[in-house]
Amino acid sequence: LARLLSVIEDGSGASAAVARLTYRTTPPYVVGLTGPPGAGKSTLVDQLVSLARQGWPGAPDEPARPVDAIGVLAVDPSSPMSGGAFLADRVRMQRHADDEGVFIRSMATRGHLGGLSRAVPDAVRALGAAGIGLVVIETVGVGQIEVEVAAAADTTIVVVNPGWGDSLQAAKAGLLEVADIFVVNKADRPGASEAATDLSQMLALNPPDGWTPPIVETVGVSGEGIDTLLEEVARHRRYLEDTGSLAARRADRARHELERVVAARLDERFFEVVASARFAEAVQSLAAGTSDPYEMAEQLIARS
Ligand SMILES: Nc1nc2c(ncn2[C@@H]2O[C@H](COP(=O)(O)OP(=O)(O)O)[C@@H](O)[C@H]2O)c(=O)[nH]1
Ligand SMILES: [Mg+2]
Repeated sequence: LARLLSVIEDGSGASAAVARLTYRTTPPYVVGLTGPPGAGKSTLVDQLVSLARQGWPGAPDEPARPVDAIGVLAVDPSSPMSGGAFLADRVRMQRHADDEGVFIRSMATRGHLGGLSRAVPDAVRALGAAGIGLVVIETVGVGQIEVEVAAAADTTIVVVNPGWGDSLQAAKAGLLEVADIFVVNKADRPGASEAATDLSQMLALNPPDGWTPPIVETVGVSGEGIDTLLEEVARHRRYLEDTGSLAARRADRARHELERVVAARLDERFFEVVASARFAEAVQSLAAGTSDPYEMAEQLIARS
């Protein structure tokens, strides 16, 4: 699985490798955590994983559903400078190192544009094929990336800290858009309830239809509030399942994924065509005025 994820991360030969994958079970449930650096995402993931290993909370009158294995993907969009951050993530999640039911992996984009959005669905597919039922994706919330990673998740958790009320309105709006659950982490520090109030006021101004994101206060370092957070994730999952939104979201995601793959393939095809000898010949005859571009384009696309 580690080697397969390297191939996926690298981009080389990924499509061939992924083509051989099939889900052994249903697709994994994907929880995304995003937020600014240092907000406590890794600390929370570590706590969440420990708790989720004991079972996936059921409805109030339902027993906990077992969780066989959990995969963690720490995705860093700013790869060249992320060595230190990854090391910190590793240390924070160290206590799962001996747990065979937890697979932790850091992924970087190696700088190619769109690499992340391509690699993440493939990585989730690989984890699912390995029998992992729950995947947690941690990513730094920086603009477009968080939206892309949120698009790969069934439940997106946005992590903020006390003092968040001071951040830029535009940045706030972006996070508001992707959040299914808000976490005010570092609730041991002053300003946590103000941050929560600020969030609920923003939500009241832009009331979402259907699901209203709950706001959970946590202390990552002590584990306070983690049980509530996991229950809210489970509640959101039940909401998505009961309303049919999970299937709809996944269909939506599948469409976008396939569109991207088709677009990439067409792009490659374009370069194949324009690099071909037949294209060079067609250019000559067009320059000489002996043919029309439309007819030639059709022929080139059809069989070069
Ligand atoms: N005081 C306090 N510190 C925390 C809390 N949660 C995490 N931290 C600390 O915040 C720092 C950054 O945490 P980390 O999980 O690496 O943040 P990430 O960059 O979002 O993954 C670490 O030193 C953590 O120990 C919390 O609830 N309260
Ligand atoms: Mg981290």
